[in-house]
Amino acid sequence: MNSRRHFLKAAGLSSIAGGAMAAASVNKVALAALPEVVSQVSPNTMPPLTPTNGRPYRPVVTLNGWTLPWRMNNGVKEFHLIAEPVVREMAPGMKAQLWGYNGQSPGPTIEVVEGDRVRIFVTNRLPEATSMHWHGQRLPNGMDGVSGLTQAAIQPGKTYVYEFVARRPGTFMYHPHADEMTQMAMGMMGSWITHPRHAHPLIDEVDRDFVFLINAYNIEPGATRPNIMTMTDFNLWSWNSRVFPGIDSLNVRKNDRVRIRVGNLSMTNHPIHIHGHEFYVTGTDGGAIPKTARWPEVTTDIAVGQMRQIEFIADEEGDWAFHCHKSHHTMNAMGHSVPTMIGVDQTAVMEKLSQLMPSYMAMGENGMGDMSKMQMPLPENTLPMMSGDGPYGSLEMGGMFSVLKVRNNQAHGDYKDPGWYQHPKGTSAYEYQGAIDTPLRQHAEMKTVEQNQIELKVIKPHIHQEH
Ligand SMILES: [Cu+2]
Repeated sequence: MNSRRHFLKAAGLSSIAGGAMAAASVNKVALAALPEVVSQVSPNTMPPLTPTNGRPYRPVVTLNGWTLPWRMNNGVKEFHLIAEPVVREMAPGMKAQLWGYNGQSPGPTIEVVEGDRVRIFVTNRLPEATSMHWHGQRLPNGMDGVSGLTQAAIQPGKTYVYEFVARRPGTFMYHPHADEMTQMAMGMMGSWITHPRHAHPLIDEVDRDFVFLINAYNIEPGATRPNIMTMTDFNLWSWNSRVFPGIDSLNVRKNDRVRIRVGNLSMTNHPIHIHGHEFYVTGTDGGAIPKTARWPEVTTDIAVGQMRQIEFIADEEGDWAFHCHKSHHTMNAMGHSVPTMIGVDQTAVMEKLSQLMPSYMAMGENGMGDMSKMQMPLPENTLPMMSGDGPYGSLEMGGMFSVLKVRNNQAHGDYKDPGWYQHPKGTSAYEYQGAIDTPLRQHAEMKTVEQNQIELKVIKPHIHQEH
């Protein structure tokens, strides 16, 4: 117990005794039996939670998140999740009022071992009914958490108990199956990892293991709550409810075997792309993929409701971009309703408008890259369209973007940010200083199909004669 207390303190977690749960409408006997509530509000990536009881395993690291501690009760792993309103800092300068679990959106990651009997208490502190679905798990039908179908919904103030054996090792997630449109749009979700009990032929031991969920929000600039009716027009594309530059880097040691587990609970697909390395998709929420069925990729598309495990050897030192390849998903709010102005001379408009609106600013004449440098006053509580500075200036990125940092001298198991990569002399792109000739250009003219066919007929006999 002492070591666990120590962990809670070290990880910046707070623990609330079961007694603080008096508001919940469970009787006193049941209350005494509930596991203590552990919550966490810092958006920082917490160090891995090394298990001190139960079967050992190599823990995962949740990007800008944490793993929920548990207690053992007669051989059963007991967890306590509290569904509640939370405040999530999506990036420095912007806070969102979301719904989540135990102080955060997403909720804490749950880590267990194949064969573990697991008991999860779910307390509802939301203003409406909820339930909990354990996505991808083999379990008794009545534990599947579909309100109305397999159980009555958990009313506000009530606590339900879910219990099953974690039968299948792999990467899973949890989310409500009650008023899903609202509750998932508000950020209710979490990751679940079931580690293999024995050495598994299709699940390799890795040196670094990361997990995060893809989600998206539509929060109007100046507002703090997502618009839950939005179906396609989101303006904050997030990983674990964080957007760049708020997403922590993935820090690894050179030659580490790295696994990244990603689940998609947004409303569209995301082609996730890594620079400098090739990876294999080694598993899905359906299980491990046979080794003969894997192929190398640098981008893998993750559809809605899917999970992917990607694995690679991080054998190239440097700061490697890791992002969604939909370019509108690497930008933040404040840009989605701006018209394209490339090539438009706005001088005349500018003169007239500045008389009416002294603060008016023409933008976009040379593309939108300047948006990241602009010191335009933003409405309160929103983020510039793209921002984030690197060692060479602005990255002109937002949303679903992070950096894989591969370092020779990163200690084993050390997840701390090593800072920016120092490129060895002579290994960086550099400015050409010589003279530049006028480039030769081919002046082709547009032709009709008929003209082309006539020319082909003329050319063809020549070809035959040559042969
Ligand atoms: Cu995307």
